[in-house]
Amino acid sequence: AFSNLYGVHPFYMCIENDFNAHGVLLLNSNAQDVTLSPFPSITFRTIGGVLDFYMFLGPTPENVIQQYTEAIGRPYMPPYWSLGFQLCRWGYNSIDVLKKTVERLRQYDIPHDVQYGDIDYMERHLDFTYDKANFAGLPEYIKELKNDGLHYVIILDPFLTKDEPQGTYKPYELGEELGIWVNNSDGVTPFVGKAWPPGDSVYPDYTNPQTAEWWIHMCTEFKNVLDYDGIWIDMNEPANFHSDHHPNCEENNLNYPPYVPDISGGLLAEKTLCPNSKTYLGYHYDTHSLFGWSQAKPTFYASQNATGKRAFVLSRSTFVGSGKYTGHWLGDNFSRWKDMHMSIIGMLEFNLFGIPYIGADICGFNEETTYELCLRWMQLGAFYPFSRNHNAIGNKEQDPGAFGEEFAEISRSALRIRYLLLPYLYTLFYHAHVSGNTVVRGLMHEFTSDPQAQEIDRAFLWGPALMIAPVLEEGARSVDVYFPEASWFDFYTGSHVPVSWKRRFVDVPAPLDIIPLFIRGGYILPTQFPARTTELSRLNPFSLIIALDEQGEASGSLFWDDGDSIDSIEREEYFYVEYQFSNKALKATVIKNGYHGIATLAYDTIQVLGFTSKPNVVFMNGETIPSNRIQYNSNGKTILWISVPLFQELTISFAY
Ligand code: MIG
Repeated sequence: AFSNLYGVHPFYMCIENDFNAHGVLLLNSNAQDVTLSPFPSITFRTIGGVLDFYMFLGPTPENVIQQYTEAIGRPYMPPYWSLGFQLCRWGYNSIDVLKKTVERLRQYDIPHDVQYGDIDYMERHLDFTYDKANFAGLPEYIKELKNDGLHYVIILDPFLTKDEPQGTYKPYELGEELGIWVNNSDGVTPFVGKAWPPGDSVYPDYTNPQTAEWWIHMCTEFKNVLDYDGIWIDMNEPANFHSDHHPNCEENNLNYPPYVPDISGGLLAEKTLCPNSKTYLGYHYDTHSLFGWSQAKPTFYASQNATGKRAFVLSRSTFVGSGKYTGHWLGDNFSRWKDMHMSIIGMLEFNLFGIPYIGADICGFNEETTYELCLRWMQLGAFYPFSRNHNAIGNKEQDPGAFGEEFAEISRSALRIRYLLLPYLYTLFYHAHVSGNTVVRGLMHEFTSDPQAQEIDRAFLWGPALMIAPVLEEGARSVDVYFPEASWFDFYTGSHVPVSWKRRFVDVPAPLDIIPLFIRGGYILPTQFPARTTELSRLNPFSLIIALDEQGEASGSLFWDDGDSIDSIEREEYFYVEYQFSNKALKATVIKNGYHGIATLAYDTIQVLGFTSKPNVVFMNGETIPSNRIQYNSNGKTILWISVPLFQELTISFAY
């Protein structure tokens, strides 16, 4: 069934018949319907607020998103470690199970950067506590993980019980003293709901600046208990286990308006607060959809303030502009093949919404997964910008170490491709942060005038240059891949795909251990040798994959910094190099050399895809490269082994 989800983004991007793209935003937070018809037409029907429309004229899809994010706020720069693989589940239930799970990933040498604590780490589901019985030793264990190069993210819920014995639960008592809860319509008595904690709960009103201060204070204080690196904010729609029937919302036009959009339950108060409850900014009727949005910014500063490092926030509810402060996961999916497909659509949408840090629960959240579904999902999830395997309470274990040797091997190799490509992914995030580009994009962003490319939602691109075509069907050992007009290279072999594949669907082999990947000619991808964590991979040698287009040209860039300090771009403490390949020569031009840590990093290989014959001589900065450092394969893939510091200007030319 169709129903409202966790956030509201009244924005669309459209490609017109003449292939020019435009975008429209209705900046309105009230309950609303959006209806499409084939005329074509779109109808926004909102039950309050201002009709505040913005038009973004493109003309390309990427231009539209650049303009949209210029208006609403550009996406934050994620810490490098948060591009690593992440593991979570609801219901480890004990620290022993948690430790065993982490340990088997280590045994299998599966990349693992981030471990989560879901609500079962808490004592009786109380924010700012941990379960000292089932998770005895958690603070020490987190330190251990961190010494091993991992990071730890805690969940926090936006409701606090008001029913703990007096003098025992400071987060509530301090908030009560400050008067920072969402109130009833009288504007003084707190709205009371029911959620995970024992007793009844109140809701912090994050639209109130005083609430932000209280929240930052509580999060910073809690850092002394659990040494976390980031904050996951859940249930911030906000969720209430009761609906209007308990306690009754008063009979009036706010709670029961004459028109209710087609929302689940047909009731504005369904599983949330009464619309006539009051926030600092106004009635919940008007601000309901802003709850998660208003929580993201204070949580961003809480994370930053508590850790002294770049913020990491993951929010379930989002609104227009949330991407400046938070990433997002697509919420409670099911362990079903269809949901795997839907995750690609969700990921593409959130890239339009200015929230490129996006992914779905790998292997599925609700219901039991299967070996094959989970394996294919690990392969797809290795290409989510936010790559996290997460599971619901009560389900069998589904981490990549839980299914034995073969599964672990295949997951490991998919994740090692991710880690290899992380410098490219991080650079895409840099471009998103400074220019508003998408990170993951649909084929139609790059092949806008190709009607077939506009239809594709089973494959996607990382930036302009890498096509990912996952298996989305049980039992399938091949994928029907559409190749738009470009030069494409098989990622695994470096071979040129046949010219006859262009503008056609081709059934490409995808045995269980392979996710089909293709590099687009015309682009240069910076890579780095993978490792078990990004802390280790960041020390490894770099390489370039140069995929030539039909004119024998290619370009690309690399952004690099320490990966986790605050505002390194604004403080100009970063490194940025542009690569250009033309006239049979590569030129690397250092544009910015502001990161002191660059000195110890070096290139060790350069790969060129697409030469039609073996070069006779190769010169690097004027000197001949010895022929035993050059390998030319019959498929045109040429590899050079070099050793050059990253910060050095580089010219490599190929002579025939
Ligand atoms: O009522 O924290 O979407 O990821 O594991 C469920 C427990 C509350 C919902 C989140 C899910 C999380 C779960 N939470």
